[in-house]
Amino acid sequence: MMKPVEIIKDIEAVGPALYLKQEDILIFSDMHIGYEEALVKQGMFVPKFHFKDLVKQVEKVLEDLGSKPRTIVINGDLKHEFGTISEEEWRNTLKMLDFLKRNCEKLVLVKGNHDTVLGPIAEKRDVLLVDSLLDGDKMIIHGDKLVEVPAPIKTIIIGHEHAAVSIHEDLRKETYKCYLIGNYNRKKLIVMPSMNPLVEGSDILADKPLSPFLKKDIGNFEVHIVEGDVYNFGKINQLRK
Ligand SMILES: [Mn+2]
Repeated sequence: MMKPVEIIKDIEAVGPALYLKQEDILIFSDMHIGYEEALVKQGMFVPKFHFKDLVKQVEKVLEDLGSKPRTIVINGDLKHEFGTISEEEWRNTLKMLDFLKRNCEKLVLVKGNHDTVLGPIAEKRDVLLVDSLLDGDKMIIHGDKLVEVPAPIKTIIIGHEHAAVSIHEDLRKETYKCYLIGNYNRKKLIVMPSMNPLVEGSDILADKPLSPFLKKDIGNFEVHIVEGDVYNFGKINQLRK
């Protein structure tokens, strides 16, 4: 069992999920249900573990948190496919929603750029689907496009980026999912890793950031690696050397 790690005051990383203590909100980002099927359609061979692994990881987060959160938020890209929903994707998405609903009082879906047809699914399970969630001084938003951030908001939490970082160990290079913590317009910005078990994400040291929230120099952002537990690896600038 892993213990939640406080990465900012009153905000804990529970592996790849983020827990807001005061608000009692647990956040998952970028599950990309149906990712595997999309790869198969492109002619790639991938073993069919995606959904099973995803469920296992979500279960582990809930276990590690140790108590049932009041609210669970999926911060965008619950499912992968643009456009039509395949039967399996539909089934797995409903399964995930049912499972999460059993583990909280309130489930909220924040729209991601892949979630263009999520409406009917959310409706079917009576789940709230929103562009962003504001609670106290926190704003939870997917992060694929910029929005005006209301003045009382002090902390913005985004996904979308699938943040990861490559670390050189001797001659090997390993990529790890990570959190990024920095600032956006004098507000705190937390970038969450993706829950997608098949890919680590895009390497913050090699790739250009995707989210418009990360347009400025992010050298001062702090990197917290998720590898079972969560570890502070210092600033991006230091890792670039
Ligand atoms: Mn996205």
